Amino acid sequence: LAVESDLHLALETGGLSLDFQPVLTFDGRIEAVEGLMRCRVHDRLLAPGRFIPVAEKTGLIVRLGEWSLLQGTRFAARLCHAGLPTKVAINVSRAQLTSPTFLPALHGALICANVDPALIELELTESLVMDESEIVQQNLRRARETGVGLAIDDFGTGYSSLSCLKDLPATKLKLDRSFVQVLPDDRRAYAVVRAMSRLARELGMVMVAEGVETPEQLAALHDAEVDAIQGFIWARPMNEEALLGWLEQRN
Ligand code: G
Ligand code: G
Ligand code: MN
Ligand code: NA
Repeated sequence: LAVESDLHLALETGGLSLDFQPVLTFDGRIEAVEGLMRCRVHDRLLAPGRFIPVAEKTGLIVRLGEWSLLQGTRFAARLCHAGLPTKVAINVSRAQLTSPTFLPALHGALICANVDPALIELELTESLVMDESEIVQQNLRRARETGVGLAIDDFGTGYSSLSCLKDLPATKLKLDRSFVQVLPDDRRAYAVVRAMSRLARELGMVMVAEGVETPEQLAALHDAEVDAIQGFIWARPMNEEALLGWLEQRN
């Protein structure tokens, strides 16, 4: 209840913000940045692990998610204007994807920011995209038709059927941190990662590994031919100004 009223307060008082974490290829190209929501009320920072589940339970996640989408597309436009065109990924939860406001909000955000849809990517969890219900599959297809990318987030943690994967309009796989954490010692995990990156390539998808923290993990993921890396080893989530500075410095 306290968290719920904090969320309402944050929505009304400008307490929400998005941080962005870079995803990089092994040759140093920026594959994308992922928007991660932050919530500040009464000068306290609420952890996403606390407020996202509450927002999902109360349905507030639809408004929060639409706010994220708008912020993310605006930031993508800002990066373009700064001469630093970069793909921006936004997390989308089940309630948001299945809401009647989802497609209008997506179209609205793209038009409002006047940004190339190819510069926007929606991240959806594996369990969500594998849901065969008509509304989920239709909204995924319609979203893809706007030209935005679709990434399967937390890949490997849910139930995924290969036949589903074959039919999905997804453009990216984001391998869950739990696979990365056990590298390089767990040879079976390594074999699975390598096979998945090959599968992703053959399906024309980009394969990203999440939560990379050590040089040993990085080396194993390079050997496994993963396309890109997200993790504290390269960069933490940063606010817009810090990320702009970070991108400029690399140019
Ligand atoms: O940033 P970490 O920074 O702790 O994020 C925690 C979790 O919150 C992640 O699983 C992430 O997917 C989720 N999350 C962060 N921002 C958003 C958002 O804008 N929308 C949704 N649905 N989930 C988000
Ligand atoms: O949407 P998703 O659940 O994938 O959100 C990514 C989460 O992973 C965010 O909470 C982000 O802060 C976190 N994260 C990003 N890089 C690392 C990392 O190297 N180590 C750990 N432990 N967490 C990370
Ligand atoms: Mn994500
Ligand atoms: Na993830």
